[in-house]
Amino acid sequence: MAISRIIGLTTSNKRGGLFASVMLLMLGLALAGTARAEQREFSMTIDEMKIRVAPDLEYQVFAFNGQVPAPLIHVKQGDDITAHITNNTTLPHTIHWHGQYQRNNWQMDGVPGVSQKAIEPGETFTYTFKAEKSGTTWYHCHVNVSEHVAMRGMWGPLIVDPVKPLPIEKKVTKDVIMMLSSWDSQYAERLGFGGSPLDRHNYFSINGRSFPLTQPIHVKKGDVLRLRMFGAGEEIHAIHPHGHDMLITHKDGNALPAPYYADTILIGPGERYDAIIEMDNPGLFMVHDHVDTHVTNNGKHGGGTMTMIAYDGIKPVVEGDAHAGMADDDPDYYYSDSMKKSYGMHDNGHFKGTPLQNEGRRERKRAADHDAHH
Ligand SMILES: [Cu+2]
Repeated sequence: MAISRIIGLTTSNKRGGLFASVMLLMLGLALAGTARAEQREFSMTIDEMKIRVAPDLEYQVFAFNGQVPAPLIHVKQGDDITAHITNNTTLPHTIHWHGQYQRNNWQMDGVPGVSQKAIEPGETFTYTFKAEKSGTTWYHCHVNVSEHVAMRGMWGPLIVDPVKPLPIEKKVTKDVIMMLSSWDSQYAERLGFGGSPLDRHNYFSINGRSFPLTQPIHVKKGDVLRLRMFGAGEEIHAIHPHGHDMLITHKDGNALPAPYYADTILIGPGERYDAIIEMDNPGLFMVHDHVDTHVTNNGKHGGGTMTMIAYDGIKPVVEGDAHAGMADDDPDYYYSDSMKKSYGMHDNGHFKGTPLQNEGRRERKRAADHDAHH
């Protein structure tokens, strides 16, 4: 509108006509620039690690680039992705790029036995696909999902910036990624086992850590937060930030035709919701799972899926409270810093585990060989 008005004003003389032509040419180049797809190429390993989920729980995981959650992959809509995945573990895996359509490319959908043979121990497999769907998508293993996805941490965010963002998205000052999942401690040291409906998940986490190992979400008044919530694991979660309403703008990457306000949002396995929240109420405010038993660690209240929004300059009123003492040593815990970096894949050292040496390796191999003969 504004540009046509400028052109209208400037075509009143000959020189103006030339100016308008140049303007149109520049506009055309600018539009072509935004639509140009880039090639993005990554290499990733899958490693056997252990991570500290809670103060009293270390857990064996299959970890993309050695970390849980997996590295952020941040690209632009339309980009062409090439991902080389090397399996350094004792069991087969794949990657399903959850949300991506794989149009005319279904062999890259990452389902063992349907679209490919699983990536065996020691093998490298290369995925190539177009990031067609924008928004909050993700990637996860598709082998033995009831174990590998439900409680071995095989998931990470694939954030695809839209070519045409909504006006409200342009106001966002801070991106916060929360991948919600749970753990059954009886399988903590039994990598390669577990994953039945009889499992009893007794630890619940945000980005793979249970309170008090979660970290505060630091904000300042005037910030506009975009909270991207993922049902990465097995349980449902009802996320409730105190003191603020959330404007739910996207579901599973798709912009909602009628965004709506909520102060609690139910997130099932596989689902993603984007919430835009105005930081207009300075204080310290809980953010927690309202499935009340999910704020426990092994049955003890005061753990699990819990963190807080902490405005700059606000001090806790209760000395020695667990919330005041919660971990606070990773400014990238919610991927906020990584989301500000240039497009690509971004590791996070804080999420890295320690490598397993040989724990259980022979048992897993024996079980896998046994399976292969049936
Ligand atoms: Cu797997």
